[in-house]
Amino acid sequence: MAQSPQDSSSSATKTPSEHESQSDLLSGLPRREGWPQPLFQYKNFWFWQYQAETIIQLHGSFCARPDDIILATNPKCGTTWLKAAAFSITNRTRYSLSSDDHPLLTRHPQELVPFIEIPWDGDLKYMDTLPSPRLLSTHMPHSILPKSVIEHGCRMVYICRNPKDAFTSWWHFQNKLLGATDLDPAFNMFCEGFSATGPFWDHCLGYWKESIARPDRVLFLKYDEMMAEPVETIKKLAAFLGAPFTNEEEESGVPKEVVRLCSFEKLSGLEANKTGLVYVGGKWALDKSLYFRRGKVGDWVNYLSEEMARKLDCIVKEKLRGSGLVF
Ligand code: PAP
Repeated sequence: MAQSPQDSSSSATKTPSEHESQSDLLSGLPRREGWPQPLFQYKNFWFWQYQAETIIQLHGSFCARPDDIILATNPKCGTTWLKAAAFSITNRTRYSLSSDDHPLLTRHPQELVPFIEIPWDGDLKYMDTLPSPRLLSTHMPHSILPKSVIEHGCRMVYICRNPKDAFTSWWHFQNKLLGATDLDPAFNMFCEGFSATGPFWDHCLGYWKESIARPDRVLFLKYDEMMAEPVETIKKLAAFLGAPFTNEEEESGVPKEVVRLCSFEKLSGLEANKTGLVYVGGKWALDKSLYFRRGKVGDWVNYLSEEMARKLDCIVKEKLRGSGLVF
């Protein structure tokens, strides 16, 4: 299942902040300022310009395959870990976890599993060229996924995170990527549901409900639980992906090997992830280290006041009421 985005070193690079001027595709959509880049509201969710444009185009052009595996996340909720974990589990017969040439030792996890909604070098048909079974990722809410993903009943893994940590991580990432937004206004916008792919809670709820209705199709994970019980989470993930560990593998510590290889400590310490640029979609060059900050549960205490924490907790509790999903 290894699929490697082609060498992108020759591509002209730009970040999402340098996107071209607004296209006709977005002309009818609500647009709101506040973050360093305006967000556009499409089907009740807020998106950056590039996201809204490609999502709209994907609806007519993306052809899911029944054996596609989709890794879905709200931004900053564990995407990098999930990509590394799913890649190493599904490729473990091809790439031994302890080998010196495992792709995770030299390639950033974000490059090993492409985003559906970030066209490779601007080419939306790039996904069609990848061999099956494809491992793909997305920040798209469940209700906005291309129809063929639902029609084919593709397996999806969703990972969510305590909203206070997700906000804290997002705020740091966005400040570095696009420019600084003061903490208070950023927090208030997040609490209003106005953030990229937000409202945060609606994004979680879409996949949560689907994981209850179709547990064989959607696996719902929590970053906080993954950090507390990594071996159990890896085993659950492997079983869901149709690649459960054999008794021999368990006895010889293979699940623990996956945990070690995909840990924050291991990945963030690799030269391949410390310096240089990660090419997302071939064109956007982001500092590799942007994806590795603290990798901790509860780092929000260093940024949010007790009052802020109470406010967000109350909002999230209210929004999730009756769903069975709690943080
Ligand atoms: P995304 O932008 O594509 O959504 P994502 O990996 O979800 O990427 O966001 C990065 C967060 O995951 C960072 O969290 P932090 O700001 O709270 O530190 C990053 O440190 C954390 N992270 C990255 N890799 C790992 C890992 N292997 N294990 C645990 N956390 C990780």
